Amino acid sequence: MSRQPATAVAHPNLALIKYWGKRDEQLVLPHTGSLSLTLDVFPTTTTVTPDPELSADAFTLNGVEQTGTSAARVTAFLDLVRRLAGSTAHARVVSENSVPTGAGLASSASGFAALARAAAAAYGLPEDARTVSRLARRGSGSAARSVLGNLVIWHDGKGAEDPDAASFAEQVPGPRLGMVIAVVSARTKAVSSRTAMRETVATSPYFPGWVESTAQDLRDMRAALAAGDVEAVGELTESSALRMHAAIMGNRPPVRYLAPTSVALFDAVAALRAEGLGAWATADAGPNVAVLTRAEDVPTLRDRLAERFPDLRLISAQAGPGAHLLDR
Ligand code: 2P0
Repeated sequence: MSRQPATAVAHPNLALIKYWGKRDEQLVLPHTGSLSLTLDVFPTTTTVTPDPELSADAFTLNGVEQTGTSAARVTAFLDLVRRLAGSTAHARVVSENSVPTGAGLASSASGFAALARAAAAAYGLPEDARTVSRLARRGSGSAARSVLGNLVIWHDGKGAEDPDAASFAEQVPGPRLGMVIAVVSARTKAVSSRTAMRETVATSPYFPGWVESTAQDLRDMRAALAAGDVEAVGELTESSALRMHAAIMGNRPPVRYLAPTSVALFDAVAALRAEGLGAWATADAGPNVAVLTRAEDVPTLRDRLAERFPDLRLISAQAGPGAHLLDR
């Protein structure tokens, strides 16, 4: 049964404890849980309009009709939605995404979180956060986390009778945190995170160590957040990022996402810490660096980074909301 058009907005998230590696490609079940901060910048707004008259799905991103891989991913996702909803109606999907696409700023997270939220409403699926986050997960793993706001854990679902049902995201309590993102490059990366992640699982000798240490880091991170221990949160954040990049550099063929300027940013952040500012660096599958700090320290951190890197675009971000419907 098809319903009304629905419009949803979602924001990107940046992982403090990273997700890197699937144990089930079909269901998008991760090898480890992960934990992130949903941001208040770069929203994606997506409208899904089911239309029984359409002979195929149509996907427009930032005003441009999409073909190829990105359209195929949206259609595969809508096929799942239709299966769950018992519908045969194709849909028009119109999306406005303000994230620089493909730059390691998690455009797929906000994209599939907004799509899942809007599609669930448009096709009459259950709309609770757990169900929507499981659905978003099937589009892109990190999208499961953007369904929720602020600090969010995505459970790996391991050991559960039904791992698919147990691998969802939910909010966790913690201190007020913010970030400053340094845009080292807004170009599309050479190797997609999906591909590099698969190759890490298959070829990196460091992957088993990554899985084992991440399970412990996640437990420690939850404890640090619950205790409001921002220093410990920051140290775990920086360490998880560097361990992930180490595992990725162990790929064959190797993949290195960090650029010389990225490494210089990690050094500058360490220097700021030595000067007494609570700041910790992280980086996703790209050269951009996000610097975690206490919410109230974001403006100071931005100023201090601007002094050292006058040519870089710096974006201040606070904790943002989960995916939600808009009245249109
Ligand atoms: C994360 N990243 O935890 C990690 C850290 C990038 C580096 O999740 O294949 O687009 O769609 O499940 O979620 C990026 O990978 O991968 C990612 P798929 P996704 O945020």
